[in-house]
Amino acid sequence: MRVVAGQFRELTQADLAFARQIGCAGVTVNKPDLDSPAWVAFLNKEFRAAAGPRPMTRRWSALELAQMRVAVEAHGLTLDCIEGVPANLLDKAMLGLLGAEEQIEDFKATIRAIGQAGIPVLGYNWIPDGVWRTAKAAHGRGGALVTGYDHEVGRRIATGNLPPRDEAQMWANWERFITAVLPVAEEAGVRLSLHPDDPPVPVLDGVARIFRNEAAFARAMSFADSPMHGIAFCTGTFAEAGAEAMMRALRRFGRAGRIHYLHLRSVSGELPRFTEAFLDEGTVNPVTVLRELLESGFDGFVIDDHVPHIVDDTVWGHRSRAYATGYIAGILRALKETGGNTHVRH
Ligand SMILES: [Mn+2]
Repeated sequence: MRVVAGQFRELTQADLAFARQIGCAGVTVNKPDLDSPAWVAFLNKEFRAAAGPRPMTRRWSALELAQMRVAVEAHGLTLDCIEGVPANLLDKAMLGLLGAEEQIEDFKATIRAIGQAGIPVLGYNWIPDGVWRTAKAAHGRGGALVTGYDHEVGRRIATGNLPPRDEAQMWANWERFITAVLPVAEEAGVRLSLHPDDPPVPVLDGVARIFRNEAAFARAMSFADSPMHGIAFCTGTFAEAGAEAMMRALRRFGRAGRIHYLHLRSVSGELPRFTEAFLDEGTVNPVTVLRELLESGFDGFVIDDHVPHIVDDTVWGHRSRAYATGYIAGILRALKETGGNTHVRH
């Protein structure tokens, strides 16, 4: 099991040095907009910069992805995963809108490019409107800023931004998508990893959220039953619906070898109301989680996720992520040095 630094929207040499300094083995990149000035600069795409703003790249090229990997490796790190494409490259496929087929073809091309570039994992989710919170800056421990969600507020959200979709429609759209892309992933040697819908409520803003519990993941893993299709297991999202249910799902899919990687974060409370929390508080017990994964023979990577915003931190959360990463690494070392036998015996 490897601890990596997670979810860079952009990369800089300083961020990569930071990841290495706090002891990470690798990094993941999250929904990169490869046409943003930061990526254009990082990947030395001078010709693009000179051409000025342009529509977002719909198909990533193997060349730019390989450049990304090599830049990461120059710091002694591995590029373990790209956690998804920007939502507007897959939204029509999720909602079954005109243009869905084109997005699926683009996604297939991107999978091939990721394989050619030597990047092993591509994350994805099936939430066209993304992660929802009803509070963006609630007060956590010591006044740290955390996000929160209250379904009494959330159930009334109706932005009108998206066409209403029920469960059956969202499943049908997903089945069409995964049926088309999984053979490409198998051929390209790229693992596709599905992240649960956050928050895991049945419907939000008129759109059904189908990947919200163990039963849904069991259906998805059996419909698309391949070692190249697995779970981006987010302890926080699962625990938003209950920490015991999260542990049951972790055990089931971990033992079945279907967990590709782990988002390790905690929450206080559970639906209909929760806030995010530090890893050493809340309902998720990271010792129990990591012990279970070690026992199941999990050989993927673990990253922190949505860390609380602490005093004088950056937007990415260098301080808070250093704390979370050190905490995870410390638990892993203790578990390994005691053969996992850290239970207190009387
Ligand atoms: Mn997550």
